[in-house]
Amino acid sequence: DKKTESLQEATPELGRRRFFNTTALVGLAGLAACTEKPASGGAPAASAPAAGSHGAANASHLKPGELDTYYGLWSGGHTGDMRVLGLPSGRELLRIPCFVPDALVGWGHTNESKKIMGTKADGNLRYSVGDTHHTHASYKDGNYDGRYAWINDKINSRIARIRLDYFVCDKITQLPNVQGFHGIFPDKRDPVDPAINYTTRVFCGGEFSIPLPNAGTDDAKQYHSLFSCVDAETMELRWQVMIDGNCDLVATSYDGKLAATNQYNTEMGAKYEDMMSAERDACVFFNIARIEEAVKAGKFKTIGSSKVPVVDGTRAANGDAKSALTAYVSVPKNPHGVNASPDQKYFICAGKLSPTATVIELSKVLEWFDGKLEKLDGAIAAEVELGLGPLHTAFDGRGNAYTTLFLDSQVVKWNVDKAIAFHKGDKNAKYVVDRIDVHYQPGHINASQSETVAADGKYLAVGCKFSKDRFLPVGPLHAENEQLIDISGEKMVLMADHPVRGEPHDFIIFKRELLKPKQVYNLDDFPLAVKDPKESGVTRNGKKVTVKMTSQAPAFSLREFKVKKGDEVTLILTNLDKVEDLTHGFAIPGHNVNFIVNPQETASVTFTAGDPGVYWCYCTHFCHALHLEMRTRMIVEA
Ligand code: CUK
Ligand code: CUA
Ligand code: CA
Repeated sequence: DKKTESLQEATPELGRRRFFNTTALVGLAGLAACTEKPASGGAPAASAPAAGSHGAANASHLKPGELDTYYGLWSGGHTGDMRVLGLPSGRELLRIPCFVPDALVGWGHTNESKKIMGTKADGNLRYSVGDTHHTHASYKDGNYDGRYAWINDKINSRIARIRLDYFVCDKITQLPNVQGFHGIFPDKRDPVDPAINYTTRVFCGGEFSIPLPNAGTDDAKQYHSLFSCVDAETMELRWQVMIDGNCDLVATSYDGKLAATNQYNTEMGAKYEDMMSAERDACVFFNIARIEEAVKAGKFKTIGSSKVPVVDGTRAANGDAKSALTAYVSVPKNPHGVNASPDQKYFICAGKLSPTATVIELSKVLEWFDGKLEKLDGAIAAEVELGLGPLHTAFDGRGNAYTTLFLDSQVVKWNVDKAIAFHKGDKNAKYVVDRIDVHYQPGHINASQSETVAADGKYLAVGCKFSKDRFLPVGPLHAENEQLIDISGEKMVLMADHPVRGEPHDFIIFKRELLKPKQVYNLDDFPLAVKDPKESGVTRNGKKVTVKMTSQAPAFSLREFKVKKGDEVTLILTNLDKVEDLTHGFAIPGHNVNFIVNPQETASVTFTAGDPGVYWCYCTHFCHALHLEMRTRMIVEA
């Protein structure tokens, strides 16, 4: 808006260039390849101004009571959860805990959530930290079907599944023999059975190479990474592929035949200097049908105590195209991000340390596997300059790609067909369509419906890693800046800045009609449900005590209950209220107990009764005019 613009003009020292110079370049000092020269390709040099929503065809401001038209699923980063946003408003609607305990829900405290998260022999959580980066949802016929979303935990190599009917995490699986589980992508179709036109597998990339099994050697050249396939329904591991180099991001083809991961460390370096020593790295393609045939035929090994079949996807074992399980397409220096275009034809790897994007033609990769393409790099349809530090790419369904330029703090819009023409020698092909400044240093980018056949080219969200001067200062930790851009026209228009708590990486945006959320649980889905208040009461088995209770505003079914000091108490609470949004909470002072029960939900907690006394258990979730009165007494006897 006018005020902001004039403020920035009046205080030029707050402009973006200062940050570009001090942060981006100092941070990457020595990476000469990053800073060599500006992008070519006939780009318009000037950037579009930060225009607010003024002039945009799409407006980000919703009036009170208006609903968003898109859902956004955002990874939570360090907070280990998934965040649900409404778009275009950018309002955060929910955080879905999965890898890390959550104080609102009681996630990591209730027995049900602890079972999903995983506990040690002593009953305590195995992990209480997480680092989520990527979230993707299940497909049918090339579009989201609203069943599931998956999200990775990089620290402890866990994959969580979110049910998109109740917006809850229902399963978590740890990948064996993997460190630094990074990229994740569901398949979109079965490579063999065309009737299975929906997601049945989720592919997971292992980023850090380790000795397999993990013991002994400090010679990093002998380390390997695994590319894992998890069954979308059972969440069990189906198979893994041992590869040369490492995995970073993951993409899948629409026909189900190919998955791929980009590799920045084909050098197998243990230090960054070594990891960036080669001029080209790779994008590894996996032939899914062949891998599953090999597993069926018993051509695999297992590693350590894991029973998961591991096939050999190394270069040495896959030189013969006609039987190869993997194919290593070369890509310039330390690529980051691999994305599937909605026309189903290409995977695009962004260059990161190279100012280029590499467009790989999937039909050519399949030709190579069939022995019909002599040189695998013949599958490269284009390798064009975009700008400095390209990371991730999104699509508008009209043939254009949008790539974040981390070092340039820009998004570049480019036309894929024209880039291919330029690469083929048509030097008049102006493939760069537009550039826009973003604030600042963008990582992931995604457009509405981007990686589906229904890419609609309306909104583009950009995850800016540094917000710098865009928000009020709040001490040393700045909010990150998720920016929304209107891409419905030829030129991109910046619509809004949204502060987010660090650090979301990736996100997807899709039409709200694709989800049919349920707002009231089914009592029968909970084996422990206390279906009638009359079942309430205390039963004792030695030191083990079970307390069954129900909630119906404004009362718990037990007005008091008695236990003895040192008892192992399991308290089961069913919320019998049926009205949507009528959630109750249950907290016990001094016992580290606080959780919620949504309508018709059952949850349980187990704790040790403390010193004798009276403990007012109270409802923590405002539910009724008598919410404060909604209490019960736990009387602990000596
Ligand atoms: S990585 Cu974070 S900006 Cu984990 Cu997808 Cu590229
Ligand atoms: Cu029940 Cu507040
Ligand atoms: Ca490298």
